[in-house]
Amino acid sequence: TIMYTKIFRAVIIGAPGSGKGTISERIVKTFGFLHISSGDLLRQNIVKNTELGRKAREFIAAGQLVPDDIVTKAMLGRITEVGNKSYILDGFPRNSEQAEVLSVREQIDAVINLNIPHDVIIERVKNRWIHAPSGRIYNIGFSDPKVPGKDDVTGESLTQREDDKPEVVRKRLQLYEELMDPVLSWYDKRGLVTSFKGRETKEIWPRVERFLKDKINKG
Ligand code: G5P
Ligand code: MG
Repeated sequence: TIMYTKIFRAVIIGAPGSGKGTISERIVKTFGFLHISSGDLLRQNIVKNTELGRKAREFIAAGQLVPDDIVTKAMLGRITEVGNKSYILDGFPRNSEQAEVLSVREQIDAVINLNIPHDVIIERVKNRWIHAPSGRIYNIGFSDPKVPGKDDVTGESLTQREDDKPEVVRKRLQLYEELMDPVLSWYDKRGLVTSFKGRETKEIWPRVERFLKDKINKG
C-alpha cells in the first residue's frame, strides 16, 4: 500500500455488474482505503437475519431499491463507525436524495464512473458467485475460486445472488439508467466525475489506479 496523509473520500458508480466491487477490492489492496458497499452491508444483514436484513430482502430479490431512509441510516452509521479514514463508497448514493443527504455529511473528493456495455454485463453476472458473509466476489473463467464452489479464505460455500437472475438483472439495469443519470450530473456539475469506459477490468483498473495516484499526490 501507498502512504499518504490526507483523507480521501471516493464514490464508485456504475451499472449492476460493471465491476464496482472488483475495482474496489483492488483499491483496498493498493491504496488501503476502506470499502463501504451498501449491497454487501445489506446482504450481510440478510445472511445474519437482522431486522435490517428482513426489511431489505424482498426489495433486493425483486431488483428494486431498498427505501432511502433504511439504506441512508445504515450507510451513514457505517461511515461514522469507520471514523476518519479514506474510503470508497460502492452502491451509495443511488439516487439524488441519497446524494443530497451524503453531501451534507461528507466532502467527496472524486467520483469514479465505470461505463461498461450492457451486453458485457449480462454475460458476466451469469457466472458470478459470491461469499455473502464477506462480500468476496468470484467469476467463473475470470476470477475462479481455488476450490470450485468454495470461498478461498473460509472454505465456506459460495452462492449466487438472488437478484442475478436474468429478468431481475434487466430490471436493475433499467432502474440504474433512470436513477443514476441525475446523480451523475449532480456530481458532474461539481466537477467530481471521471469516467472509465471499457469491456474488461484488466483495461479499466490500470487507468483507475493511475488516476487515483495522481489525485492523491496532488493532495
Ligand atoms: P449492489 O450490491 O450495490 P449493484 O447492482 O449496484 O449491486 P453489483 O451487481 O454488485 O452492482 P458490481 O459490484 O458493479 O455489481 O460488479 P462486480 O461484482 O465487481 O462484477 C460483476 C461480476 O463480473 C463479478 O462476478 C466479477 O468477478 C466479474 N468481472 C469483473 N471484471 C470482469 C472482467 O473483466 N471479465 C469478466 N469475465 N468478469 C469480470 O445492490 C444490490 C441491491 O441492493 C439494494 C438494491 O436492492 C440493489 O438492487 N441496494 C440499495 N437500495 C437502495 N439504496 C442503495 N444505496 C442501495 N444499495 C444497494
Ligand atoms: Mg457489487
